[in-house]
Amino acid sequence: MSTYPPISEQLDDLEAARTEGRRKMDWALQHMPILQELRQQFREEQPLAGATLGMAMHVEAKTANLVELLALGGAEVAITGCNPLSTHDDVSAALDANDDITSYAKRGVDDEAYYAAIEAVVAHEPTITVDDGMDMVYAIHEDYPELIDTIVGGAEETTTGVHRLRAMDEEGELKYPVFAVNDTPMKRLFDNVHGTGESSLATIAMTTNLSFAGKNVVVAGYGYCGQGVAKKAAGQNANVIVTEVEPRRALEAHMEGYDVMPMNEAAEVGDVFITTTGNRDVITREDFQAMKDGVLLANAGHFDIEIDLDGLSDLAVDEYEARDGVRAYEMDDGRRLNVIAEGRLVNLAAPVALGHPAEVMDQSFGIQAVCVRELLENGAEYDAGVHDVPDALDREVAEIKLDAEGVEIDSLTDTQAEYMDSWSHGT
Ligand code: RBV
Repeated sequence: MSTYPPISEQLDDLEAARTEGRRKMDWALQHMPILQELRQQFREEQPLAGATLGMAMHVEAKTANLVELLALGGAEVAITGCNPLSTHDDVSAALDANDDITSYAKRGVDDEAYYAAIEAVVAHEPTITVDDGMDMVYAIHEDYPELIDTIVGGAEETTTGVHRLRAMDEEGELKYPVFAVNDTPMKRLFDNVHGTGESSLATIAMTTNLSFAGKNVVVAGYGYCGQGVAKKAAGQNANVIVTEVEPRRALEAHMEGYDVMPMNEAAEVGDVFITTTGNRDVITREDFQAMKDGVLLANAGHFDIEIDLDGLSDLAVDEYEARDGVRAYEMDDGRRLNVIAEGRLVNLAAPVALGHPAEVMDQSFGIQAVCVRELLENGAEYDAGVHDVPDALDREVAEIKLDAEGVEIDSLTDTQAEYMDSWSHGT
């Protein structure tokens, strides 16, 4: 059994932390109608009774409402963070106060404590895993394969995690079913686009007290996250430049009206750089050498590998904290390149970061909750491997949200439904 302590044994003023954490959770929940609706259902029906959930996610107020929903549904939950800088200790403490929840998440832990906390979660012997980035699936497959037999399945929140899982699956190494929550429309079209776009830009603005208007904002990667960042930056009157490696996405960005060019050209003209590729070495030494004085560098991808910080450090003659969350690297010619939040995912890891807005996380976490329910109700129907979220579940969550927003839509008449299903009609 792990000896790593839960957050409640790591904080001095525990009561004050719990009160503040609960206040943050209450505020978020007011703006999460899907989770509110599912709370009622889960409390009454106890669909998760008997399950033990092992989770690694960004432990802050919205995630905490998901965790509490899962506990209300009858599960025992053990959770830790999925990034060393995204945890809100007060929220972690509020969660840990719940008898059915143990939270090991703590902000600012070093690598050793980060992985010890994951092991502490695994020691609860989860029957279901919920990940943001695949840390839990990885730890279990690498170090605790004996647990796999009793694991019903898992759910994965983010693009990077799903990408890793698919690679694992292709090599036949993924030994239990995992839902690709990231890929389902109710997640990807909202969380990745609006959530990443809004929260990344808001966090950069709050951290630097600078504007995007009139600036050249370079967005690396034009996937769903990059599209969101580009759109919202353009909405704040920036000149958007997109860099891509995929011809169709590059063409899409071009037809959207953005400038498209290689990074080494963008490096010369950019004022703000935001990486969203999920890949490593996107901004490198040669790029730093071409950049203007005062540029801002931020990453919105899951891992801190997109900006080559070692290369930047090598080039720098001086480094200092220019502001909270901003590290300046001074070059020998006097240029200062400013990295926000250590190049970690900026919308969650900067000191002022709050993650995505509550409304979008309501959708993503609504999907997480119904996926966990599905695994418990029908887990035996899913083979080991990556699975799409069943369309009926995606629709169920969309309908709850539309209802809560007071938005009504049409439905097909029988004749229309028949027409759509038929191939024998002509003019
Ligand atoms: N994300 N979580 C939050 N809890 O505030 N904000 C963003 C939060 C998730 C988002 O779903 C994305 O896929 C993932 O973080 C990247 O790690």
